Amino acid sequence: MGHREVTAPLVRKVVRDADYSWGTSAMMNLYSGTTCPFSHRCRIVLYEKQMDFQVIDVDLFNKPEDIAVINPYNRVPVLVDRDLVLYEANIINEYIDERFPHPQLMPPDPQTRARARQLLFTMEHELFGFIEPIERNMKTIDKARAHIRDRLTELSPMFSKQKHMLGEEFSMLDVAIAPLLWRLDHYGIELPKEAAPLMKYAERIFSRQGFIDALTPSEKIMRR
Ligand SMILES: N[C@@H](CCC(=O)N[C@@H](CS)C(=O)NCC(=O)O)C(=O)O
Repeated sequence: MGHREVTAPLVRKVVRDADYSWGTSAMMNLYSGTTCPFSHRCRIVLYEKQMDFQVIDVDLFNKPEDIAVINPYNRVPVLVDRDLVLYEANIINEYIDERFPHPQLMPPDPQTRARARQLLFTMEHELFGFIEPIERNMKTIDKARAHIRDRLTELSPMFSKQKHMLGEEFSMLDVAIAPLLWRLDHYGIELPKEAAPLMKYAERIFSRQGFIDALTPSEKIMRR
């Protein structure tokens, strides 16, 4: 399927109180947690692409049993595109990027693309892997906050030289880190002054229309 025709009406439906009739719609359906940083990544990609899609809100505090039917790990996000069912945010996002190539979010050449995948892996291990203790208020919460703070501070000088994670262009790396940057206040993570270039970069991402459109009402109130 090509890029959306200018004249075709854009369908961006958000389904609250979902009736969970997956697989029947011709549109892509994203089962998305309203506060979930991983679902947030997929919503950003969908809104950046400006394609027709449906986001189905999943209340994580009252998770429907049906999620376990489509994802053996019983987690969101889950993407259903006719008979294709995908889970894991980065896998979902690469699929959307390949299916709707404009604007392309993964780098076009194999070497830079491989580097991007490697960085996505590092981001999971060094940053997003420390979110759970914070979300669940576990005993290791302070260590997790400090770890994320230090890794982000190390990244910061890069943004004095370049506009985005991979250079000048907005890419999948920016999509992947944005939900964490948006949640820093919410997670109680305070960055030092040296991280000013990173926060300037974050503001650039937050002002993108695709980013603004992708925010759920619960996410909008996460940032002061
Ligand atoms: N690695 C997964 C992480 C997904 C994840 O942890 N999702 C959380 C919400 S943010 C979830 O569904 N947890 C199950 C639950 O809360 O019951 C991905 O990238 O999609």
